[in-house]
Amino acid sequence: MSFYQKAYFLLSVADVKQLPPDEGIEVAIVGRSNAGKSSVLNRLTQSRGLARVSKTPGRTQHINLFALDDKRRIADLPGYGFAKVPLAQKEKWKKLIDTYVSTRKCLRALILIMDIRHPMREADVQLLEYCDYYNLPVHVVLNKTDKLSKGMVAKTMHEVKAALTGYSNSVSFQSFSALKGLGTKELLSILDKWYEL
Ligand SMILES: Nc1nc2c(ncn2[C@@H]2O[C@H](COP(=O)(O)OP(=O)(O)O)[C@@H](O)[C@H]2O)c(=O)[nH]1
Ligand SMILES: [Mg+2]
Repeated sequence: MSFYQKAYFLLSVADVKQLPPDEGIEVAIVGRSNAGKSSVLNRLTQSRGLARVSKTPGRTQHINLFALDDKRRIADLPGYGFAKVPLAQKEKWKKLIDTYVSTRKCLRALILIMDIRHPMREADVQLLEYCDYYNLPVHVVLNKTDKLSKGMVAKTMHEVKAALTGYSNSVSFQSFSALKGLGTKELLSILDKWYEL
């Protein structure tokens, strides 16, 4: 059994005040609703239902925490940028994410999931700039490559690479398919580094 298969659900919080003590190492998964955050998490931990994969976007309004061991955690942050929710709700989510990113000391880095068919949307760029400001490493995962031709994947990777230059924090990226499991090894090696494994 791999280290990541040991992941188990810890708790779900609507406020950063409810988080467990700010110790150890946390890595957060962020991204627009429906980009595939839960699917990527399930793929990494080789579990089908660890993070609920929703067909209705915008439903996860909490920070869901998963523990890998007594020191390491994964945080599944609420999805942003979903059009069909009221502005007040969006503001609430933005505040939750902003507060978490700016105050959580054990936050080591972020995995930013994008749908490769819709990369670098406004909310993604905002988040990248935010992480640059707080000097937090970001690894961009361009998910759902199975939905595009090889040529289109290569073209988008090229465009994203260009768009990711100019940040002063550590920013890396890769292609992924949670459906097919493509890119899992590469992503796990990034996590190993962040978790000091
Ligand atoms: N084809 C394809 N579909 C995916 C992939 N990853 C996620 N999905 C689908 O995209 C939808 C949203 O996924 P989910 O993990 O719930 O996204 P989240 O809102 O970011 O947590 C679901 O219907 C998933 O089955 C992928 O790599 N390929
Ligand atoms: Mg989800």
